[in-house]
Amino acid sequence: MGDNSSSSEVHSKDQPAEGVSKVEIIDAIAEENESESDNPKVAEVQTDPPTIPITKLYPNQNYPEGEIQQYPNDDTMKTKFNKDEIKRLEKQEIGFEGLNDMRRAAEVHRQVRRHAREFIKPGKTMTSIAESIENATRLLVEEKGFEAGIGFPTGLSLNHVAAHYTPNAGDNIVLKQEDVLKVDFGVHVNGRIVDSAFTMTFDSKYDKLLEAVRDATNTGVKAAGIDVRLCDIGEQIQEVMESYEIELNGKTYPIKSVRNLCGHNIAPYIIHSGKSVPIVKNNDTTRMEENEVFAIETFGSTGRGLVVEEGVCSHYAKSSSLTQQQINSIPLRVPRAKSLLGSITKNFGTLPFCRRYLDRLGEEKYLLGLKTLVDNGIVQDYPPLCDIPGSYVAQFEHTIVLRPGCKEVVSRGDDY
Ligand SMILES: [Co+2]
Repeated sequence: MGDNSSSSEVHSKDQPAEGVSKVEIIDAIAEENESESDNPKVAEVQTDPPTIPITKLYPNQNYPEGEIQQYPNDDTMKTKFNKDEIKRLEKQEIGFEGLNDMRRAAEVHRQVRRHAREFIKPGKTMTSIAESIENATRLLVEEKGFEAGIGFPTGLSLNHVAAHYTPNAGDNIVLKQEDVLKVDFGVHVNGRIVDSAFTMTFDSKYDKLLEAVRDATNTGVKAAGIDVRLCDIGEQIQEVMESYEIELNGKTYPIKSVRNLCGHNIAPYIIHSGKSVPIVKNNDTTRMEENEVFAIETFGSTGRGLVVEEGVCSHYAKSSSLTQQQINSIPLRVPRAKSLLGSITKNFGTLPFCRRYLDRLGEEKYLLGLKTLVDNGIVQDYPPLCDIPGSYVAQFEHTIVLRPGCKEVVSRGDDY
């Protein structure tokens, strides 16, 4: 396609030229943008809004690799190998079986969020935003039982709410110009979950907050590695995060790492798999290990830097620490709890879900049953996590794989 001047012509036209469909023009613009940013991760022909499955965009089923980083203090890698040699070694690597699945999920994430960034605007309802992200995810990943689908409910936490809010049925909250919105969504292929989040604002006064958190997350990603102690990562994240401050409406606020929120490791179908990556200094000397997958996420706040559970719950997940036998031995005296548990097991397994996902399955009058499952420890509830009202929390998050020879930031895009 043409050069810059012809592309600006395309932009300025309200009506497509005769014989050229709107989709073709959108694709042409996407291609222009692609060559401009020189980013090989952008697919060649995606529609707007996105509808083409990723498997169709990569017919040979080799999905783009994420950002490759050397491990910290690994000078041998820096000096000994050039990019081609690293590529060759990667091919020999038997290490990480689900890597291509994870890359496919990551490509879905990048394409869905590219659309989300355009779609999300003040005036939209939280419900329409969640549905837009989830519908696009289902199409692009070709949702199919436990083989591919949504990794967890779309987090759309606002302002002082740091995490775990997604609308329930009847929610009529509308996004406002002055809001700070965290968009946290997940995609899985064969249980390999890509967990990645970003923050959107519509007023440049929040820029410093976003810059701090983006910097802190990238610091955590850089610091991560095989044999690295979790406490050391937390300390580095905090140091970077808290080197920032922000002036809002004439008052200066320090930006604090939210001390009781953490990154986490991810196992197949299990979003939080036991290890926590702190974002403040602490004394957890547990080490990261080869072939582990981690979600590195940081939260910066103008408030206390401490969250508490507050508000109506939307997020749930079946406990991954109980065996089916242990679950069967728990007497459930509410019949609805039993049928609901059957539905949860069949549709989500241990993947997190929200009330809207139960609604779309046709489940009705399930709140008492759900509460019974939560009370019996079979299902864990995840209520919204909130700092003090009036404060602002931002979040950025990436999923990384600790491959034997290098670290892969699978969810990296040209946006964050
Ligand atoms: Co996460």
